[in-house]
Amino acid sequence: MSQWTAMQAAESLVSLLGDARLILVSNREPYSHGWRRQAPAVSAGGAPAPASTTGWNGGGVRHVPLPQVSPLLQDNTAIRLSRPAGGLTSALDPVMQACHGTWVAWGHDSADRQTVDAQDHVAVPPDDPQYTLRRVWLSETQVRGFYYGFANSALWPLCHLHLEQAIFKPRHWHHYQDVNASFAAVVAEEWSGEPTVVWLQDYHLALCPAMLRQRIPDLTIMHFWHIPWPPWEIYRVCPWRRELLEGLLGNDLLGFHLEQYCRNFLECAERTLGAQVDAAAGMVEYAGHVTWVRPFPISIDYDAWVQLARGRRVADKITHLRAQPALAFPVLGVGVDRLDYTKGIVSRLEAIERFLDKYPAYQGRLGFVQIAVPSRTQIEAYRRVKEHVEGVVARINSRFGMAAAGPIHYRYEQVEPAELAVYYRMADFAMVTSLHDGMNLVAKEFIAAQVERRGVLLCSEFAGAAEELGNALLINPYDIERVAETLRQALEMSPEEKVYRMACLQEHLAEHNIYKWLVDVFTMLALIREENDGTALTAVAALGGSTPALYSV
Ligand code: GDG
Repeated sequence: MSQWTAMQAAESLVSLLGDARLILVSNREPYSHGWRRQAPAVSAGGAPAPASTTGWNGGGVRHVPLPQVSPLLQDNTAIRLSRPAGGLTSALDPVMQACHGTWVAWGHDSADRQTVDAQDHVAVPPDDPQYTLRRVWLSETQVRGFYYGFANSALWPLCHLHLEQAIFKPRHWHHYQDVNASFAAVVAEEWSGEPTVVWLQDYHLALCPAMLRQRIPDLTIMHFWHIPWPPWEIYRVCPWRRELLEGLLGNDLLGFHLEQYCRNFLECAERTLGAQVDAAAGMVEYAGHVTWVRPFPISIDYDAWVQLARGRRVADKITHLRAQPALAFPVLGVGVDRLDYTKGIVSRLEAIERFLDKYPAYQGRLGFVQIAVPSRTQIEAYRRVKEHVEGVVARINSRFGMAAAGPIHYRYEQVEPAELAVYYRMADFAMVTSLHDGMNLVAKEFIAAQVERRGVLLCSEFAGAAEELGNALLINPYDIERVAETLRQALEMSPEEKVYRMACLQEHLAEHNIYKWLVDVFTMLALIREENDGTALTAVAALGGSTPALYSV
């Protein structure tokens, strides 16, 4: 079993890119600068005490202890550097550092404008610059229409099969087009005329590939779509179904987590545009251009999560936490999600309620920690689901609460990864109950952090992760009765079976980590470049073993 490390992956990517520069494009930035009130603790030398900042990037948050704060000071405020990095931004940062490329992203933080040069560039990481971050500016109206509007009130529910939540407003669409055009214009400015690979991330930038292709036909363009692609019967309701597909077919390579999402996309391209599709080869030809469509199941930095869970004093923290009245249950479960209607938090809670009804011996003995991270709170559907979740929590706690605490310990806040790792490690079970989910990284993080292999994962069959995690207990979150039964199965499973299942899951993830994902994506890209322009990338062959053939699915 081979395990890719950050360093090896970065080296491979440099060699797979060959002579090409890399421009990465995402909505969220890997480093941001914000005006912050100064912490009261100031050292004798005047340097503020080390701080930790937080951000939410829609895909994850990471709190980073900051060794230094920018020297820029105004009155009692200072500019502080944040790394609003989810799994993906943390994984891509070392790659960008190795490639010395350019990362184009929305400069959203309060001091972002004050920290760029005349070209809107900032060298990052600030303490040891290795690559360029180019910031794109959006007005508040654009953010409302593009981000909260079309991206998160139309595309997000559409792709997650929640048509009742989807709002299709021409005004939002107009801003979505506008912002995609701004990103494309900025990428074109960053292009220096050299061979260049542009790598776009996610559903915020669906129109960008074709816009870029039109401006600079020679670019190699690829895109990773982090959420599901819906079946045609659903997709067809979108008033701009043609335009979105035409945008994405500007790519040379389009990646999804699962084969099923690739198949859905190809069917949509065929039925909506009449594009020429070769489903077996994973290829679509439209307007004289070929796009390869491939599954690349994303993963986590497995070793980093193991290290976090094994960290110094984690065992002590667990002992301390379990002694607190709110968590002093012999059996403890955990759920961690952005507070999003796709994550099935209400179904999960109702299954726990049903379980406690059916098996009263567990009343007062079973507790559940639900970490719900605030997300997209400007959107009405998110406010509604929050109310619903909190209503169910209150009901369960009043029905089953004992003297010390109710069974559901609900935290509506961001929690540092190091603390998440403590919860993951101490839990007897974790519940992932997504109604539909591209992948779900929480399921994978829980597995990595299960140092003692005592816990059991209950994972929705509708999360992409389920395809790889056959040794978890797979559940249908719409079937509350069965989920309650599966919870009983988990709790009554023998320690030997728990260890066996967890060991199999861990073995799989140790190998299929985020770095393998990166190398797989870039290997495919190198094959496409070779096919397109005969750039013989011997590096692909040098990687040996599992080089994917272009025509195999
Ligand atoms: C999309 C797709 C796909 C959660 N709470 C806290 C926190 N998190 C971190 C977790 C994890 C991430 O956020 C959430 O992972 P998901 O996979 O559920 O992500 P989505 O936001 O829905 O993102 C999803 C993903 O993209 C990647 O392609 O898997 O299907 O929907 O990493 O650890 N992090 C911190 N505090 C929290 O309270 N620091």
